[in-house]
Amino acid sequence: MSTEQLAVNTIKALAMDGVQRANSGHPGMPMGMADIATVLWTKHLLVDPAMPDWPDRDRFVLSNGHGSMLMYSLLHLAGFGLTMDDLRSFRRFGSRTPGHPEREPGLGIEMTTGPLGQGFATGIGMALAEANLRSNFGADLVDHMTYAFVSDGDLMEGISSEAASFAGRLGLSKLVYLYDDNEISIGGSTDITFTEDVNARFGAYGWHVLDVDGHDRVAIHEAITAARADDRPSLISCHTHIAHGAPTLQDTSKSHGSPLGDGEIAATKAAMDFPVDPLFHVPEGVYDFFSAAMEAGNAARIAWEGRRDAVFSADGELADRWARQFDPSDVEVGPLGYEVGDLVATRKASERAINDLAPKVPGLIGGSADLAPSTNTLIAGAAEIQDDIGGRNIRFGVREHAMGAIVNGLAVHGGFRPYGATFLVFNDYMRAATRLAAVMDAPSIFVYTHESVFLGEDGPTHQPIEQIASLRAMPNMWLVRPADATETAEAWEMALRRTDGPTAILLTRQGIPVLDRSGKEGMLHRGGYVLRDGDGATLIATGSEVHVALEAAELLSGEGISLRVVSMPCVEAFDAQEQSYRDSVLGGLPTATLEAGVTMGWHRFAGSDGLVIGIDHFGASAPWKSIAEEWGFTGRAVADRIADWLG
Ligand SMILES: Cc1ncc(C[n+]2csc(CCOP(=O)(O)OP(=O)(O)O)c2C)c(N)n1
Repeated sequence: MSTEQLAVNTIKALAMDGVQRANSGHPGMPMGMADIATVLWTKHLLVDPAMPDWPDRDRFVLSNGHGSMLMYSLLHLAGFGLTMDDLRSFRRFGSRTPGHPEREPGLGIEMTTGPLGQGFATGIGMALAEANLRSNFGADLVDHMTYAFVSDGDLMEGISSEAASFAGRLGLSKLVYLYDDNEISIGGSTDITFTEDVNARFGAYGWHVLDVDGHDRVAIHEAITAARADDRPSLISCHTHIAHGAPTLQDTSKSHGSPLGDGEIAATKAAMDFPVDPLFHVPEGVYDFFSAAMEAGNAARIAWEGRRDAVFSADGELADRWARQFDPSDVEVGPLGYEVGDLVATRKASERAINDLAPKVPGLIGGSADLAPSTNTLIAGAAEIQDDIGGRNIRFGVREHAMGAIVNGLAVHGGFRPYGATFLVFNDYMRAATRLAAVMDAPSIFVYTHESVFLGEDGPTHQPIEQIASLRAMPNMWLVRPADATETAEAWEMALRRTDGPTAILLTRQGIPVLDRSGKEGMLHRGGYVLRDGDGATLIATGSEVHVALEAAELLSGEGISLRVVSMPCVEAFDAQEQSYRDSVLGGLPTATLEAGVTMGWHRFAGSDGLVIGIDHFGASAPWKSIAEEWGFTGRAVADRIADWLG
């Protein structure tokens, strides 16, 4: 038997043993893709276990993350930091081999996968990152592939259509996806639900489509070679058998989500002439086979370092730009030149901030889901990527879900502080991607304009109500709702300085006054701060309600009530402050809150005796000022409610 065949059998055996020991997991997919994985990892993929996160490595994404034992076996056999004990601890608390791969670039795991479709679309963001960097820094510094394994489930999810269409339009050529066409999903045969002509579909997107027997390793090798040479994104449809080699469970959905069982495992091993015992066995020659293959990646990395040093010493400007591209963490915004009292929509102030930042942060790139004139997210004077792949303005099209994932792909690739923009209500269309950004600590920036009922006439379908609370409910997502143009500038600073998770910046459609924040500059970074002092009660407000709170305070001061106004643009940042600071801001006073969204969440500040002013119903189509009048979001109405509440 060839060592290559032995390597394939080892991957199958490790998947069976790992899932059996954990008594949970998916053995069928790793067994079905073992041939493909062995060819890709030993003949094409340029990665280096000695330095898993070198910038010009090929990217590998296991979009069908339920087959995680495949990834762990490959990483182990190839000499990345996963030990045999790690494989034995598959799916155990605290192990490095969780149920689905979790992003850990130092280990060779580029992204977290599991929610089907996300890996597919995020990989396209990685390929865009590569193409953009190559265009700006040259192929000596950046020239790598993005590979992904994708399954029927990935291709059934709508996000794959959005992302594939985007990749086809841009002709992202260094993208090769291997489709595990095993005709099985959890429900049984894909005939039940998935009968479309996938190859024709991807051809229509402008992809290069190949079709191979997924167990014919020569054919797989030739297909990957052809795909790499083509100047379009490539989909290689690989006809495979799930649980390949299992005597009774091959081609069944039973092999999908549970162990095969000791008897079936023994029979499968016997049929492929593999020792039944010991478990987790790696035959002689298999480690050497993989480490020999990894020498190509190691040599590529060392050669890359040599080229990088030569390029940097010849071109100091480029070296400096590269450094800034990869680390914008000390950036400062502005000043943006507004005067106190100017009426400025914060989406407009954000546009100024973006354009102030663009020359300082070369990795700042992004765009919107066909809402550039409304979200004000264009970088003036920069090219559009559909005209020049090295440009900075991304036209995502009306594809919010893919936009979220592509932004994540740019972020986890490295070298970018990417943003994607849309109306806040449409975050619901990309929530899965924003959640994944939070799960995998990706510093993605999500820009949401039209962030309250005060967007006005478009009415309830467009007016966010529960979206603010729902984003706040997401761990590791920082939501910033700036109160005016100057807080908006600081919000961008906060987003760019953040390196361990995503930031959502919420911006108004309507003009709101620039506040007098003299002496309070930079305070947004603390999440919440006292904007107007007072000792009768505290009113916490966010975003466009802060100036209303200040008006209410002014009115109440004439009525003998001293209201303290706290601007709370980012609850998460406030929560991260030391207790003494938080106490000093809240002042131990009776507390009210004011935000144009559901009241959920605010009682933690207001307590049971507090007053929480919000909107717990859908919106209405009307000019925003009449909505404010009708629903009590004016200084007078708020002052009256506070006076009533305080009795
Ligand atoms: C968004 C999402 N929906 C549902 C699931 C649950 N799930 C895991 S695998 C799978 C389908 C498996 O079929 P396929 O993608 O063909 O993978 P295979 O069985 O061939 O490995 C489903 C529905 C998921 N992981 N993500």
